[in-house]
Amino acid sequence: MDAEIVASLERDGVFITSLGALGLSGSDKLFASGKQLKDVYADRSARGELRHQYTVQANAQEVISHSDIFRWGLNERLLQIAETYLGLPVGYDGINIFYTVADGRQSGARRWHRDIEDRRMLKVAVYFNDVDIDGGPLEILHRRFPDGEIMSGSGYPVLTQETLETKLGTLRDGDITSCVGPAGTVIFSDLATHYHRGRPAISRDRCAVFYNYISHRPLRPFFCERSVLSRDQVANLVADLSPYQRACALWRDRLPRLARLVPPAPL
Ligand SMILES: O=C(O)CCC(=O)C(=O)O
Ligand SMILES: [Fe+2]
Repeated sequence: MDAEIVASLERDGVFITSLGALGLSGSDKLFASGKQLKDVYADRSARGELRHQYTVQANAQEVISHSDIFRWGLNERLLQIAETYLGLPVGYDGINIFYTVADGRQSGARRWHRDIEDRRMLKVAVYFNDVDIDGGPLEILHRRFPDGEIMSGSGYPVLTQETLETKLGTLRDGDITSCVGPAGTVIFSDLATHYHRGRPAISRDRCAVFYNYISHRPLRPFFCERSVLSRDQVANLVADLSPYQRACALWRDRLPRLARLVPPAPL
């Protein structure tokens, strides 16, 4: 199955499966923790507290007190899938637990963009509630832009749905993968080589975790580490894991000195 995941990433940039089918250890704990967080945020959302925020994501304290979620991403099988796909030793760049309010707005990661931390990246997303087409699925674009060759790296523009259609003309079936699925769906995708967005949710809120994998010497380290944890907090969360897992989580320690001195960019 792991070879199939890598082959699909190479061919399509995406592979959709489920926690059950993957069968990784710790998945029950991850899912239980994720659902607890989802319930907390659903209450806040129902009270209107999350309205008009640009991006809603779980904070450091919440991530630390639900450490099963962060640690699941350091499963050695996942690290090896990432390493095989990236073709380089892997760096684990932490998680973002995004809560998407169903307000239909195209804000933040709900506009079309590419991630720019590295040349290739693996993201693994896990949904904590059922996600249909109106519930804000992750969407991945398979088309290339006519002027794609002259754009480089961080020069890729962020686009609304309207400007995307202006650029590409009519979109056809198969141009976009909308990653719909029940709670527990797991999506592997390369969001550095593919334009993508969280489709604006209109029917119900979405809660999902995104795991970030880069190479151990990413192209733009200053755009990394944009999960909510400090380096000390990451070190504490992985203190009892294997040397391989710790090395992946603490990838920054192996950067050349100069690259280590440049602080991360704000989100
Ligand atoms: O919320 C989403 O579905 C998109 C998230 C995203 O763009 C990312 O994790 O890079
Ligand atoms: Fe993204």
